[in-house]
Amino acid sequence: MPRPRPVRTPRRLRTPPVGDNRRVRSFRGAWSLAGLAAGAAGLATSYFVAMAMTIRESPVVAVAELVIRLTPGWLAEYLIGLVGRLDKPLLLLGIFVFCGLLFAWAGRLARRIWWAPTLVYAALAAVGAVGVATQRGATLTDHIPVAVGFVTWLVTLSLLTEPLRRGELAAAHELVTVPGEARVESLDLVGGGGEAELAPPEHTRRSFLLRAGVVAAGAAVLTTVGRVVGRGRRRVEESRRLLRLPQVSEPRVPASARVGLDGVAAWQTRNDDFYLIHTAIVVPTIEPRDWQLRIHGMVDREITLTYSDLVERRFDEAWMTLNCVSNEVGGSLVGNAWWSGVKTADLLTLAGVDAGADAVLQTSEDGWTCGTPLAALTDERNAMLAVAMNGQPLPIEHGFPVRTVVPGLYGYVSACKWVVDWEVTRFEDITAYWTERGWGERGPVKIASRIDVPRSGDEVAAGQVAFGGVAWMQHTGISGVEFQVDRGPWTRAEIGQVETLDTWVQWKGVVDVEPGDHLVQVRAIDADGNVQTGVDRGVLPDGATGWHQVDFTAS
Ligand SMILES: Nc1nc2c(c(=O)[nH]1)N[C@H]1C(S)=C(S)[C@@H](COP(=O)(O)O)O[C@H]1N2
Ligand SMILES: [Mo]
Repeated sequence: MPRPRPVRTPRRLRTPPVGDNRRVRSFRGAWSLAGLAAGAAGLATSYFVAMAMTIRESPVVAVAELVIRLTPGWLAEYLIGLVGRLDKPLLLLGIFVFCGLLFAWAGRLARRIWWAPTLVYAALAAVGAVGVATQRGATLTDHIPVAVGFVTWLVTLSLLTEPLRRGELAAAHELVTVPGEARVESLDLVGGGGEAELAPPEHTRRSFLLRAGVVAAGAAVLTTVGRVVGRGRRRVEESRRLLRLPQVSEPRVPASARVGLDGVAAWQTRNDDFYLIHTAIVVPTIEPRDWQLRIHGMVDREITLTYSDLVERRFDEAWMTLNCVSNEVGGSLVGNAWWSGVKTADLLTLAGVDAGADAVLQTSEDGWTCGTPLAALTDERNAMLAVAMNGQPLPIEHGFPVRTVVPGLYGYVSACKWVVDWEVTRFEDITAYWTERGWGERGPVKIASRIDVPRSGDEVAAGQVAFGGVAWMQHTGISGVEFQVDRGPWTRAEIGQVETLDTWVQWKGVVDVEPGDHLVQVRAIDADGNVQTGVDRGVLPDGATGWHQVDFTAS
């Protein structure tokens, strides 16, 4: 009887030692299957999280929309001519097939190089992230589904391939050892790092099939639940689309508001470009017919207002600039829109406010609160419960179906989105979300101005250089803007003419500039003649101050 050769346990199985073993071959399909199942699981969790977070689209749909945007018009037309209205379903199908192939490939890669699938997943996640980031009005939290999908891919793939590795090692071991001679106690799992018992192939096979089954079933369940969960948002989007608000008119930008300098922020901020700030990770989705506002506290009559009560009242419409207290000097957390809704003063008169009250504690559907000075909600200004923004029903992210807007106050004390409760009260008896965190109680806006042209680091032609930007001091109004190059004399800018005190103004001016590096600064003057201070202060606790400055080079 020939002596068997001594055998060393392979630490890393680059290729299975014997190719024609049936068991080893049967594993190959299993690796692809593991890749497919893990891939499907990641798509399912990302879809579920997107739906649960009421994000508009799942990452796959975001990528599909990206593909559509990137497709040249002539090609898109040709393809649509070919497949007609099946274009979008076919595109999604194509993306799924492409992903399926990649997933299967990733599974097979894992067999030889355990970390290689990570690269495949990272590349796919990067494409997903680009798709999400290029969606209109995308925010940072919209990327959470992509991240969850990526982690799911990694975890499920290692979960599914673990029994396969064990099985292959066992099979390989069986081929190269003779029972009873060199007994192998344990093997290092490739990439697993841990110790594993050599299990009989039937066992690892069963364990693999069980895990794959659980993963596939889990993916199916998550997808189904995601569809059900996402229905809420789809329905609200649908209700929003079908909503007709006869009192709402289209915004018409007064021609005099524009100074006509390219690069200066548009006087009207489009809804998709309007900055977004909220603490809610899951954006409330409220059907108009389910919406109610309860007005109570220090009032003569408690009122509960429904959406139809609200839209039957007389509407008020106005241009209003809204800004965030967290906006740094020169920052972009500010926008100007045409708002339509009902005056808050009318509603508070209806309820009858007690003489001792000085605040309204507003609460949104997601529990966020702000304390608003009662005076700002009842005086002559255009504080309103808004139902439309720029002639459209409020976008869901901007507070659909109803939010508050108050000219002259920062958003954190006034602009409650998804508002459902008003308690008329006194400041001394309440705290609110941001005041509990050290921000100022009343939140009046501060005068501010910004340079949009040139941008920091720009190179411009020396000689007559154009400067421009925006300035705001809501409910007081802006009477002038001045800018200064290299701390020289202040130059009076031309400002756009607006009919209200509640919006920003555009400004522009031209100054002769020598070749070289320069610094431009801006300051505004309000309608009362107050000049914006050059003292630099941070945003906490009640808004930044200081002059915006921009470096540029003339050549
Ligand atoms: N429900 C709710 N409303 C909210 C907030 C919030 O976190 N939750 N943030 C406020 C802040 S700080 C600002 S600046 C404005 C921003 O409104 P926008 O997102 O429509 O631009 O909303 C205000 N209303
Ligand atoms: Mo804010």
